[in-house]
Amino acid sequence: MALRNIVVEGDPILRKKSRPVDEISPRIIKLLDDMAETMYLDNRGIGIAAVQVGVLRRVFIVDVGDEHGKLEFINPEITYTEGEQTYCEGCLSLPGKSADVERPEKIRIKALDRNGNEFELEADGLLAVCICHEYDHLEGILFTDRAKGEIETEED
Ligand code: GNR
Ligand code: NI
Repeated sequence: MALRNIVVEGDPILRKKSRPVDEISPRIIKLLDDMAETMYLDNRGIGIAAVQVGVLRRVFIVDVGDEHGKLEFINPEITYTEGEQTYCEGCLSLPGKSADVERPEKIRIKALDRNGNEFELEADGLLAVCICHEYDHLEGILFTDRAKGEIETEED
């Protein structure tokens, strides 16, 4: 495994649409492992999309610290949404920024796992927030695009 550099705001790649994975090759497996290492050890995020390490493929990982642990999504599709919730979001690619964003309260998502098996998952609360945030990255959308109030900037 290896750490990868996080792409930050200003790099136009974050605005591009990611392409589906056509084959779950060893490169994709390594990508997933490197993304996890980068998310956990270096940056301590609760999710990461491939575009954030510079790879325009429809892949993301989330781990919100609940009973699901680490979840990997390849070629995900959100199949259902219900309700709404507002959460103060941040992003590894927009360091120091945060804003309230409205998201569905509950979602269903189907995707492939790293073995190429399709699975479907129902999520609510923070897990739903995080999945929607990562899904947006696949479309080139950042949480600041959906901010409800002020975008806060933390000085350091
Ligand atoms: O680490 C992250 N925290 C977070 C907090 C609230 C809502 C969404 C997130 S995802 C973010 C990691 C990230 O940028 N993933 O793309
Ligand atoms: Ni993000």
